[in-house]
Amino acid sequence: MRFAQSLCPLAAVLLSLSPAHAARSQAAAPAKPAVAAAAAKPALNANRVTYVAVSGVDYNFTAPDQVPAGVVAFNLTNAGADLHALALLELPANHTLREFLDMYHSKGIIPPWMPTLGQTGPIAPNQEAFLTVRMKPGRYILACMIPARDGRAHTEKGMVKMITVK
Ligand SMILES: [Cu+2]
Repeated sequence: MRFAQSLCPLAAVLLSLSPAHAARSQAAAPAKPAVAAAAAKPALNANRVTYVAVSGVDYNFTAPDQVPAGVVAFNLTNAGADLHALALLELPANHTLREFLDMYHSKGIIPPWMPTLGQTGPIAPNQEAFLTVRMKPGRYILACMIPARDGRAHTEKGMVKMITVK
């Protein structure tokens, strides 16, 4: 039984190597790009990865204000002298950035109404990290949750940025 099953992939390989199959593939090839362009556009967008460069310095983020919905790869580079990290938090429509900052700075916690999409580890100066997530339209916060040497969070020093996903 096992042997019979393992023959099937072999048969497929042999079939694909046959001259008849090669001729069919070649004949069909010219029509392929046009069909792909017409039919695959929504699927292509859904699976396209958008690269977003994020630069972290002491104590600020440089990043685009707007990012397209879909799979987004944030590439954090640490251009500062302190350790930095990138946390990605969703900001629900009925809440504000101020509310997040007030709760985080007074209680040291992320508000329970604020989902965390992901976070990089702390990275050293001149190093980089990637955070890849699927994002739906809405407002999001880039935040560095690392405490500085004086005990204050990097967010408190300005290392926080709101972005819009459309
Ligand atoms: Cu930081």
